[in-house]
Amino acid sequence: MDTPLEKALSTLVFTFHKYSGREGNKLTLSKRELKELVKEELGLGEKMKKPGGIDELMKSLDRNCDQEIDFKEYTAFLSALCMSYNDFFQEEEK
Ligand SMILES: [Ca+2]
Repeated sequence: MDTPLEKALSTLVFTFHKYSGREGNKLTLSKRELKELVKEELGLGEKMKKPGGIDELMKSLDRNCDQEIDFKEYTAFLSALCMSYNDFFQEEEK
């Protein structure tokens, strides 16, 4: 039986591939795939509607500037999100 952390890790990997396989390179996220992922999985639809919202996110995540988000770039994104969640919960405890 998977522990919650193991399940979380599977979800992180599965979620990437759920979107990366939609168009173009199946192992990377295009801008459209990234937009769909953050909208559907992170509830950031409203933020992404703002002019330049998705472009800014794409620019900040695309470290090697190839206009695609590969798995490594995706994990850096999740790592940053994870740290902000941690900060949030630490603030809550104060
Ligand atoms: Ca890239």
